[in-house]
Amino acid sequence: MGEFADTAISKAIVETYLRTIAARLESDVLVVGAGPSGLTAAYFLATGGVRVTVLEKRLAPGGGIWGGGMAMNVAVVQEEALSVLKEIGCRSEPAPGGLYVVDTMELASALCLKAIQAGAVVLNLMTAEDVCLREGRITGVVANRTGVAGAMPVDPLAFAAKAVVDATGHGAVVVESLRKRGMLDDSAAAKRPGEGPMDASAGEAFVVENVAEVFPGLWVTGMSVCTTFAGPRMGPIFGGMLLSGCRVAEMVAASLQNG
Ligand code: 48F
Repeated sequence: MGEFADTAISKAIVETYLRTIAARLESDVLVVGAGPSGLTAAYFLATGGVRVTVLEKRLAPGGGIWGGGMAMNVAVVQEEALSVLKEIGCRSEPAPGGLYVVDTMELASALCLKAIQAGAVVLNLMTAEDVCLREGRITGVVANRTGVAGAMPVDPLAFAAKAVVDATGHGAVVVESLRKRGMLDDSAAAKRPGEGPMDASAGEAFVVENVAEVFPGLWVTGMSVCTTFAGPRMGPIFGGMLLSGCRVAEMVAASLQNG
């Protein structure tokens, strides 16, 4: 193996990252949260030629996928979502009750790989702290390094986009940043209803049917839909999250096309 300077490693990282982040301060779409719904949305948007950047608070993308149910790394999906699994190259097996099972490691990895290879950029350890607003429309988010966000007096950086997707799961943190200021006029979203008791079947349909633009320029997908509009909680079944990400991608892409 050839010799290289230790600082050459650091320089390669610093220069590459700074180039990437500088280029991604402006995107068509910012997806906040790299769970199943956010990564699926990013994949389908990027596949359609949309410039999409994903901000993820944690070190590893994948959100709630990895742990399966009770830390058994198996996730359940419904037949309706098999087309998404096929598209991303994730294998599944039939299970009793008309359901299918997947290895959570394979699902999380496939979603990440496919979204990134389609052109989405995922920036990890980035906590979205607030939204940017101009003339009554969301124009981006401000984000800080996780660990610094909320803990130290360090100002965030601004990321601009034509549309922002709240895919932050149970917290619906982007929607919450508007709700707590009384800026949502839709009665359900404005009240912070939170999630209802478990009904997986109803919940899975709910997160797909209720994908919406909750404020000009701000969309919700995945579990954030339930938190925003009081849908049921649902546990380790993921077909609805994949289809919700798919639906928000279609709706956001159509809205970008219509100007
Ligand atoms: O929680 P998460 O997986 O949301 P989802 O895509 O899927 C929900 C399921 O995992 C599961 C379920 C299935 O029935 O109920 O809960 O709706 O992924 C949300 C991602 O957003 C990140 C978080 O770390 C996770 O990876 N996130 C949360 N807050 C922020 C954030 C933030 N402020 N900034 C950036 N990322």
